[in-house]
Order: sequence, then structure tokens, then C-alpha cells
Amino acid sequence: MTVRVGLIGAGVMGADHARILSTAVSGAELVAVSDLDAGRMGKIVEACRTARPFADPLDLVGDRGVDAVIVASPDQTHGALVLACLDSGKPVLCEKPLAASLEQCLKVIDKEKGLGRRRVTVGYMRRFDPGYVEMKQRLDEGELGAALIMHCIHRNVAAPAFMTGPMLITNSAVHEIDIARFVLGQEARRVSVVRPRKTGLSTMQDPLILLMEMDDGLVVDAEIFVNAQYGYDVRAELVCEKGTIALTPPHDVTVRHSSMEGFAFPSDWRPRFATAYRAELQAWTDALGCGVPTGASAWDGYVASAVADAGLKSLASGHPTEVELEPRPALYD
Ligand code: ISE
Repeated sequence: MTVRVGLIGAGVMGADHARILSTAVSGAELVAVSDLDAGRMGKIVEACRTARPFADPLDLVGDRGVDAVIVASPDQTHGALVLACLDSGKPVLCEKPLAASLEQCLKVIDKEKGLGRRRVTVGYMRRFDPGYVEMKQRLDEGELGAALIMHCIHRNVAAPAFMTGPMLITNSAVHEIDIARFVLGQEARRVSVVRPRKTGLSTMQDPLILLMEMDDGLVVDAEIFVNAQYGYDVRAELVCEKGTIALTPPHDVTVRHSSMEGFAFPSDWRPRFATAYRAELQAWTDALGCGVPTGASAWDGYVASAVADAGLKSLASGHPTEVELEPRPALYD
């Protein structure tokens, strides 16, 4: 059976999801797209002839020809659209963050609990990146002993115009929060944000360092630098009792030229995480037919946002902030 997918949001990520879904995922067909910008929406309809345009995203959600929805609209619209999908009983893959407030994340969880089954997947695609998957697997195998420190680096070329200071945490650092939870299998208990000297190329606190103290005392440090200029660069190294595990820079060739050796950095996250995005969409599609989604759940989305929220408080106060989590409902065990 082919799943008929509707896409809300035709920006950078929406267009990428549309392309991947139409060219590299089996068992799904893009049948609808909605965006406030008719030009962007039109481009997707033109590239993907099976997609009908919808001016109103709620009409898309309610349309009987749409079986499942991808939400890739601006961050502040996510929560309401996910709730609308749940009202229609439709599965939804929502880009991160799950919602703009913790209250709204909890509303999503409540509604999903009421349905009695998981319908929401949050687009923390790094969970499908082969490097992070192997890092987790090797840690779980136990040969390296316990993890002590996780070092993370998250650098973007330049922040988009809509990026605000808090978004370094709610939009970028949330990936580090989620992947640390995924790899380590632990929750962050306390968060501190360190403010290094600011780059002169931005008015925001950029870079910043997010420090997470995890359940059993191990520490995760994540440098977030969204105007790093030279390329999109994501790194991670896990320091364990008997060794380390680090992601290797993903590139196909090394070039030697003019007395130098090197490789090119991608300009953003789409090429860097291309394998992960495709695997995420395929896994989501496969689960729609037969069972429980394998990606990040609404609970994972809530926790990432709760840790980010503690980070925002620490950024404002300059002090470490405890992470407060609601009890985890059985649906997410
Ligand atoms: C962006 O929204 C993403 O999701 C990227 O993966 C991340 O690296 C970037 O910092 C975010 O702004």
C-alpha cells in the first residue's frame, strides 16, 4: 500500500523532504503541499506532479486523500499543526522542535496518550546517522567501559535572518541534546550555558557552550557556533574509561593540491545528514503500515525542549539550572 503524504512547509527542509520522498523513499507518495508562500508551494507542485496545493494547512490535514503529514513549517507553528493531525487521527512527522512551549509539548503528549498509540515522530534525524548509530552501538557493547565525557561541536556557516539568540538553543542545540540522550541512554539533570567572547559577525551570543550533567555524572559539552563562516561542521567524541569513539568527518575524497591536503565542508546540514534524512523518512513510512515508529517520540521531543528550556534559563541567569521533567507516560516505555 502506498501512503499518501501531505507536506506543510515548503522552505529549505520542506523542499528537501519533498525531494527525498519523491525520489528515494519507497511506499510513499507526496499528494499535497501547503505553504503561505504560493511561489515556494508552486515549485514543489511543479517538481512533483502528484502534489495538490493547499492554501490552508488545516485543509490539508483534514483532506481525506491525505493519510499522513510532514510538518516542516516555522518552529512556532509546529505544536498547533501536530495537535490538528492528532485530532484527525493522522500520523505526523514533525521537524524539531516539537512545539514552541513546554505546555504545548505536554498537550501533544496528553492527546497522544488519549489515542492510546504513538502517532507523532519528531524529526531528530541524527538518530539515523550511521556514525551516531555506531557510536551508540559500540558504547552499548561495553568494550570501552563507561562513558565519561561527550564533546560535541555544532557549527553552521551563517545564521539565517530569522534566527534569534534563544534559537541557538531551541533550534540548534536541541540536536545535541537529543543525540546525547540517544547515544548515552541517560537524561540531563542540570544545564549550564557558558558564554565565550562573541563573534563580531553577529549581535547574538554566538558561540555558546551548553554543558549538560547527565544522570550518572557524565558531562556533555556542546559548542554551538552558528556563524562559523567556513562550513557546516558537526563533530562528536565520546571519552570512555578504556578508549574513545569519535565521528569521522564524512567526505568521499581528500584533495592534495598547492602543498595542502584537505576536503570540502558542506554549506549546510542537508548534504551532511543526507543518509540520515532518507533513512528517517523510510523508517517513518515503513512504520505507518505496520506498527510503532522508530524515530524520536513526542516524549523525546518534550524532553529535548525541557532541557533546552533549562539552557535558556541558564543563559539568562548565568547559573546552572536543574531540568524538571513530568513523569514519563507508559505509552513511551
Ligand atoms: C537547523 O534548523 C537544523 O536543524 C540543522 O540540523 C542544524 O544544524 C541548524 O543549526 C539548525 O538551525
